[in-house]
Amino acid sequence: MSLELFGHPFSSYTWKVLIALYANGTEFEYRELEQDHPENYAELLRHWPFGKFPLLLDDGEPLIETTPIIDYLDVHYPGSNRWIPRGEMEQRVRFLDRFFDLYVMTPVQKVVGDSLRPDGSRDPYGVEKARADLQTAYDWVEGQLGDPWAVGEDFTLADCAAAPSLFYADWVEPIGDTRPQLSEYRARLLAHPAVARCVDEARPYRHYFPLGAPDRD
Ligand SMILES: N[C@@H](CCC(=O)N[C@@H](CS)C(=O)NCC(=O)O)C(=O)O
Repeated sequence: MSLELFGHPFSSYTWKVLIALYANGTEFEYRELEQDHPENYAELLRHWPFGKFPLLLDDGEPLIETTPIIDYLDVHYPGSNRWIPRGEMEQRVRFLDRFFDLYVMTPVQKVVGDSLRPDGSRDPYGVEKARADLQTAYDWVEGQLGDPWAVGEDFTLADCAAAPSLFYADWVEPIGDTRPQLSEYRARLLAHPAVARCVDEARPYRHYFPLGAPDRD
């Protein structure tokens, strides 16, 4: 079996899968979606015409969407971290994975995406709502988090989703000092070796961040 990952080092959802691959030491070929490799994007589009990434190929068979990709890795490429614990924790892990994708990363993408739109086609109402949703998400998740990881001792799918979403969310709408548990959880995530590797590999691309990357992290 051989794995190929189509993604980009600055892409939050690429990180989500990279964290799972790096943390378990799973070997794969990285097919970076950069201008000097147009064939990678062309191949991504052949498998998934929406052009969304990452996408994983296993012996040429496409796996699409980060949560099913990590589900697949858990079953077919198991390692020391189990991404989806079975039993009563499974529902909590899956719920928090959905929370970080839908209630944190989605509003982040709205704010960032809007800043890339041409003048005259921006959506200030939608951006204001997305920022308000982030504040609600921060308030809600404070007090919901385990220690050290989202559900407690085990580093799971929920943490793979949380790391990139909280990394970029704090750039877009600072978490501030009124949610100490969330801030400390974000700091623990960034110190995890697999996450730190993603952060470092993305450093050369920080100038891509359209709102201006802060001078930290
Ligand atoms: N729900 C998707 C989200 C993937 C996603 O939004 N990826 C971004 C990169 S971080 C992307 O493809 N952006 C380019 C585009 O939307 O055309 C998943 O979990 O895989």
